[in-house]
Amino acid sequence: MTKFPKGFLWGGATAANQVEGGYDEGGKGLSVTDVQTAGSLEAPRYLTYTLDGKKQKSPALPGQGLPKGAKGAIFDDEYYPNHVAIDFYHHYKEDIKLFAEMGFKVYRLSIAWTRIFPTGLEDEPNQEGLDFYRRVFEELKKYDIEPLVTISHYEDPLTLSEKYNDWGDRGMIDAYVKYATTLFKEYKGLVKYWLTFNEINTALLGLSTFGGNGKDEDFQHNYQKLHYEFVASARAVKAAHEIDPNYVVGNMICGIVFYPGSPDPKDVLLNRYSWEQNIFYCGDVQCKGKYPTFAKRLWAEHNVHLDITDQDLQELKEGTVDMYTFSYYMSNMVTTHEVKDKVGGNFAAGAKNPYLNYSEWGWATDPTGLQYYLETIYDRYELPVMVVENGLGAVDKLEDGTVHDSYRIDYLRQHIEAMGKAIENGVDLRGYTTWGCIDCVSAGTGQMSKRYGFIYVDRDDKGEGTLKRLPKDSFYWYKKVIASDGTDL
Ligand code: BGP
Repeated sequence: MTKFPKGFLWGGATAANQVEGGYDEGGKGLSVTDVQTAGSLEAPRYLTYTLDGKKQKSPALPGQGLPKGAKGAIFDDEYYPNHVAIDFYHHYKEDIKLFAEMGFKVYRLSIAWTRIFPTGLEDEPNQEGLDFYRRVFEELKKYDIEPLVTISHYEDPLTLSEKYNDWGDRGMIDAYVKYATTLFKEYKGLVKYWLTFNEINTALLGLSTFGGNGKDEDFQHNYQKLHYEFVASARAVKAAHEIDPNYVVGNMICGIVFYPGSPDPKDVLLNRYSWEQNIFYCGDVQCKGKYPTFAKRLWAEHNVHLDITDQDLQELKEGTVDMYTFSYYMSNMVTTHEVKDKVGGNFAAGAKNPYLNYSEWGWATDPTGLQYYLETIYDRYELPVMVVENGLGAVDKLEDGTVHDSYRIDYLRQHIEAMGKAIENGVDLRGYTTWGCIDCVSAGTGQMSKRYGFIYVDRDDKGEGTLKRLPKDSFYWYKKVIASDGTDL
């Protein structure tokens, strides 16, 4: 069994909007996720807004902004799971103590932009918001847990999203850089690791792979959105290094492995193109500082014309990331042939792979895919890598005050073994933060009952429950894994 390198960062990950709650406390403004209701366990959640004076609801993929011209709204007769979530806002000390008990070396969390700049348009930050995260970072420090901070995790300020049509305008770049720079200055000495945008590539995945059927105008919008996000990310990286040369700033990609559905050369080519559009496009810009050759083909495919200036291209070059990070849950098969055995569900789509097992949501469990992804990415960029999300969403059953989640342990064990193999093969893997280390609101469905945690939280899909925290079997297992540097699995 591979012994993981000394100093390997074992831990877990969450996002502000999925755990904090306190959506209108401490001077916080509304974010785009605050106007999302729960969907059902199978179906995506909904965005609520008014358009032409009428109440509207439409299915929402994570990271999606409001439709053009819409005003985000909270309706009294709807349930908004993120408003309380698991109330980390008031329970953070208890939760961090539990993370410490497992032996966490790192905790990946995000900052809610709207706690720092409630609308995104203020000149001065909200002191109460800054103080909250300072208290969180100080609490982590008490236990020697390194924070890994996602600056933007699907939680843009609603006001900004309305004003700039979900990153459809350059104004968003300045607002983001002001926010990021505020964080870099404020938390110097408390935070070392930063990620600029969570799963930046979902803007493309959402239009095709996730069962999406994007029109040319959607591709136009999302490629432009991505360009502005790339410039914002690059400018933030540069600012971070100027403020503190010790800062390590990473990108964050939704890491899906694609396989050809058959040996038909057309499928093999389609597979390559899927990697290019969905995985390499964002990674190349953020790691290499320039658009790849295939970008022109991708834009032409959807008749996309972008606002890109010479200065933007210069900034992309000057703001390449220090590390590559990604989430990993599944692989997907792509084919040009008619698909008989389909898989579906949010984030998962395509042909069913007969060699793999699927979760209740149609996500393929594929640890070998994780090894494949790690080796592919390291070969391409030769940058330090971190797996910053991975895990099994499941409906857990509470029995005698705990959850016997052997299925989760099996899933994680196999993925840790796969990481060990990639390390043996030379990949410079620095850390592993499992997703939803404490149960939280699911990004895709808005439901509590799709759980990932080592720690059970007593709260259901309607918002009932005591919010009590209960360690699951996997809690004690992960503690042992960390204590043995990944050898006792
Ligand atoms: C990732 C997101 C997370 C998280 C996870 C699991 O895409 O970065 O925010 O929620 O997926 O997805 P879900 O909650 O839909 O099961």
